[in-house]
Amino acid sequence: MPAIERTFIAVKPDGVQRGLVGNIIARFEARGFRLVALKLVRPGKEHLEQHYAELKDKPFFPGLIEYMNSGPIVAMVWEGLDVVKTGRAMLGATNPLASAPGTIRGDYAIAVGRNVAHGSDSVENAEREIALWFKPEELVDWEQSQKAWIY
Ligand code: RTP
Ligand code: MG
Repeated sequence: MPAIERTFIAVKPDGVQRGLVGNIIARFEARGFRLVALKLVRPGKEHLEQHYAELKDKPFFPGLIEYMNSGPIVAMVWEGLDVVKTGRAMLGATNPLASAPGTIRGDYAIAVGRNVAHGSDSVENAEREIALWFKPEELVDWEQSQKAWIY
């Protein structure tokens, strides 16, 4: 069996405020991925700075942290074949101007600073982000009954 991976997907504060949580979950469910963990959180500035630590020298960093700290976030872990890369494809390009229609950002966002959802950009970053956002006991092990029809 090829690479079964996990990725960290988050609905950002604008996505929650705009009622897009169900839609985003539905896309990952329908694609065939397995939901491993899910919670609604306001993790605070320090946690968000750790999450986006790689971007701390970017000029948009303070605004990004303020945006991410402006309301609750839905934090999720999804698992499946190549889910890191596929999750990014489902999100669309960072700047919604370049996001293809049919992607989450291409369907629901206009501005890069309000781009609705986050997805890990590598398997290594997924592992780091999952460990930052979830305790090990929050990751749920369950058998997907439709698995034989997905793989
Ligand atoms: P994310 O981490 O949130 O999934 O986004 P991404 O990988 O597509 O893009 P990344 O480079 O990691 O940037 C993180 C978030 O910062 C905001 N951003 N603003 N004003 C700007 O030029 C700018 N560039 C990036 C976006 O909200 C982006 O998703
Ligand atoms: Mg990123």
